[in-house]
Amino acid sequence: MRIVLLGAPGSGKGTQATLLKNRLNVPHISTGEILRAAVAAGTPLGIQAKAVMASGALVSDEIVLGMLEDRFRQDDVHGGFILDGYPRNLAQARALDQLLSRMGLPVDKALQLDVAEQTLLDRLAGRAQAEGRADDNPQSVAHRLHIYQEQTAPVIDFYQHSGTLVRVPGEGSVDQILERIIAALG
Ligand code: B4P
Repeated sequence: MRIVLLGAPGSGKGTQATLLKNRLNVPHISTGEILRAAVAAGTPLGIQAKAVMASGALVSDEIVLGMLEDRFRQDDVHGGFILDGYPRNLAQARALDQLLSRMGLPVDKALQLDVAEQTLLDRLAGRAQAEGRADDNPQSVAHRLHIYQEQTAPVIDFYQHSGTLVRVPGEGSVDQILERIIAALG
């Protein structure tokens, strides 16, 4: 099954994708994780992305698409995948649609995790304390949520129109949400 995971920052995309990949036995592709690994390794891409990510802004569409194309060239995606963190705007949604059509790997389900804003703020504040991620400070979180509303939320309509959208309430325990997702995927 080829799944795109959608949701605001802190909605649990990364958390659920990590569990779901074991259930479905498909790779988890997180653009955030690929970018953080590039930053940690100090690659040219990482050096470019570091300050942008820390501020809470989006890395340029070309960089992220190039990165994703490289990942989709690997053989393990042919049995399915969970894509987490992409697309984040309509240009990315269209680019992904074209890329996957070209590869004969169209998206089966776009899964939107719905979470109230206060819950998002509480979770990200918790992670800031636990992990100290550079973009979990209050200023960057506010910027990420603003970008989400302005640029990423319209992507939900894109998948609604393509008939692949499934919405799941993303509040409750991690296990409860996982079971809801499995049920929604059928
Ligand atoms: P991401 O890594 O995608 O970060 P995120 O949106 O914050 O979600 P994440 O998956 O990490 O967190 P989760 O909700 O699971 O992106 C980071 C940055 O990378 C972006 O701001 C951007 O700069 C760049 N980037 C990534 N993709 C890009 C793209 N396509 N284009 C351009 N730029 C891009 O979890 C959050 C917290 O909630 C965790 O602490 C978790 O433990 C907790 N949590 C989860 N579920 C819970 C539950 N049920 N109950 C309680 N806590 C829960």
